[in-house]
Amino acid sequence: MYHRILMVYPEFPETFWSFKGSLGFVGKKTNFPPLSLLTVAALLPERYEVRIVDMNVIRLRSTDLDWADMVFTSSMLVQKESLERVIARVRRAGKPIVAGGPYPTQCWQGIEGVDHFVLNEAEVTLPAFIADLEAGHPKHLYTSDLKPDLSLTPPPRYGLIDRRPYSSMTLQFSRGCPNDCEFCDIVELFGRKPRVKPASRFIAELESLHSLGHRGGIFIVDDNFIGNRVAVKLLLDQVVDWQETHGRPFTFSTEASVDLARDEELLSLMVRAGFTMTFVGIETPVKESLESAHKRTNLGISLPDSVRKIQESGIEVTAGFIVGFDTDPEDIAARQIAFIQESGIATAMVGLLTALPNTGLHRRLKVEGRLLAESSGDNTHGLALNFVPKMEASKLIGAYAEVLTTIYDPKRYFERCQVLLERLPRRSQAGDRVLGERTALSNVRALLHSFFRQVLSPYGHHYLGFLATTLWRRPWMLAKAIEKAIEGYSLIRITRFKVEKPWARARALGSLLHRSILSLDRRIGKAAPTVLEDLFEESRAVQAALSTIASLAASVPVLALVEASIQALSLRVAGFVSDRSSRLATLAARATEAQRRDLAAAVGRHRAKHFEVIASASTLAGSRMSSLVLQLAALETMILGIGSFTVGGQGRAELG
Ligand code: B12
Ligand code: SF4
Repeated sequence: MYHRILMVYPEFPETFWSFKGSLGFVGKKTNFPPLSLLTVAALLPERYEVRIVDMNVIRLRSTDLDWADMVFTSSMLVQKESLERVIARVRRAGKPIVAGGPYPTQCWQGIEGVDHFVLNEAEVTLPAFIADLEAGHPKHLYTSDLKPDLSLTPPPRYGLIDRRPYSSMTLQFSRGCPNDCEFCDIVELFGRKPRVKPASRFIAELESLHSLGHRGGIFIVDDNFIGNRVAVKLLLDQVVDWQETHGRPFTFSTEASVDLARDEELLSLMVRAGFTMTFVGIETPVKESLESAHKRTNLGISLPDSVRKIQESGIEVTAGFIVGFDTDPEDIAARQIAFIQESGIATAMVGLLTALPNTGLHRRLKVEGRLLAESSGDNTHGLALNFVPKMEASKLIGAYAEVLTTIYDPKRYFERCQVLLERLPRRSQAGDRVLGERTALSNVRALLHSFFRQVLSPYGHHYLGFLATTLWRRPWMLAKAIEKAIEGYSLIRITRFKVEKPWARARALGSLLHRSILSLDRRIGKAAPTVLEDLFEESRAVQAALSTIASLAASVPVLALVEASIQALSLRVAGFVSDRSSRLATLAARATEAQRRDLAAAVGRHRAKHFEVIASASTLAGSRMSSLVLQLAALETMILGIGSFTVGGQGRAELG
């Protein structure tokens, strides 16, 4: 029998969302615990013993695996690589493995090594799996379209984790969203009718966190907290009372559509209940793009005024933005930057449009033949496109990199923080704590950490200027200022290392490749002006293909495409060379001694140039890059082959 269940939550890569750089300032390792596994644990019959290993805070040890009879994992797409490593380890340990959560639900056919997929919502599929397991014939796949009533969901088992490494706890009130944005998979995963928990159950979960000793931040993980406004207002009435009677121990943050600004009653209830931050999907200031993405909540309202209204009520607005819609104009970067700066959205999560599996966008791009690959799940800073955009790929990625590097330029970042602090009202709860921590001691510790790291950084003067202005103009906002400075440390750092530097190297590689192509073109043109027209024509094709590569290589991200093009090109060149080899070999053999010397010199120069390209490529490190380097080397050899035959051809022209 399987009574000991080890639940493993794979590691997140470092992304804009992980705030890995700054959580350490407040003594934390990650932002939230895995609510999925805490909920699945609560759904298991009591006779099962459960342990949770969240790899974002602790290592998965062999002793954990030895203890377990079976391993459960939960993951989203962005945890794919870590999940693969977990699966391999569990298999080596000889234990059966079960996978669930959004990534397996959307992509289970592509995941190898899993014994049982228990997909969709566990409230429906887990009981069926447990029944079969206990009867001795568990199936490989459990799936269901049913969208269960959330009153079936038991309170998460928070007691299974050590809360200390987390900056916030999480709670869920609703699943599903009434909107249907083309790029979003929420409707596919959880349906269009928001399902809510009974308010009394939500309050019981607050009680449970409170009695476990939690104080501070709670992130309500709903996709759109205000999806069912009637129910949410009834809930908030109770949360306001609960907070008053318990001395306001919690602050809340959540995700909501920006039309929240239209409902003053709701906004005021949220503030009174203790909401200090909401993430909203602005996506883009371009009306045509909002229309084409079916982002109806953002149409027919003034986005800047809505953001301002939420901020002025006392709730910080963080927001998601997307670059890459078909209708995005050429000046999309400038428009996004202007919007973000003017609206004081300090934490702006800007992503490249990504076609997630099972979304309207994915289906449309597939029909249009524009889908290139499955998404890695990470649409921020990955610089990767998984579809063919309407704008030229390198231009689009360039625009995206420009938005990020501009808004996370320290000066710009602190300017936005200042706008935010000016807008938050004086008696705002958002202003009195740092990342959910309220004690004076934790605030001082956070300030000291951030001070030592940031004052001596290249942007120390901006940092000091920001703190000094806050102390001068809005001293009551000092804690908020420290919080934003700390978050800035992470956002500025990740932009520098994951966007600015790779983008600069990619551009350098692109221009080197381009120069190399031009030189190749000149040499081919010089070598065969009148003879071997077919070779000349083929060279043009080679050149065109190389130009494509150069423009693609201008974005590291489209490496998959670059590799594919290089492979295709290598095959073409190889075919060409073998096709004419005997004829060309005869011609080369008839070249004069002087021509041979010229050839050797030309080949030497050519080789040096290619080595330059390759050296630059290898500085871009990473395994995919090294395979690209190898392919470039192979390609180089073939191009040298063409070079020698070409000079051979010139020899024949002179002889002939
Ligand atoms: C909280 C959250 C986060 C947190 C994660 C922290 C954490 N430790 O959980 C934060 C804010 C960090 C985050 C970030 C991101 N997130 Co997120 N996130 C969510 C959110 C809003 C809630 C997740 C949650 O806790 N739900 C509550 C639990 C109870 O529900 P659940 O996870 O679905 O679990 C149920 C079932 O899935 C199932 N189940 C789940 N696991 C298992 C396991 C087993 C064994 C079984 C049997 C069943 C089972 O049973 C549960 C009960 O029914 C979801 C949206 C959503 N509604 O789920 C998006 C979501 C999971 N995130 C998503 C994405 C894309 C991201 C980002 C990659 C965004 C980005 N643009 O870069 C980042 C990446 C993170 C990083 N650091 O790199 C996508 C995932 C898409 C996909 N197919 O993988 C979602 C679905 C939202 C969306 N559509 O955009 N996210
Ligand atoms: S409003 Fe948000 S959660 Fe709802 S469909 Fe649009 S992007 Fe998805």
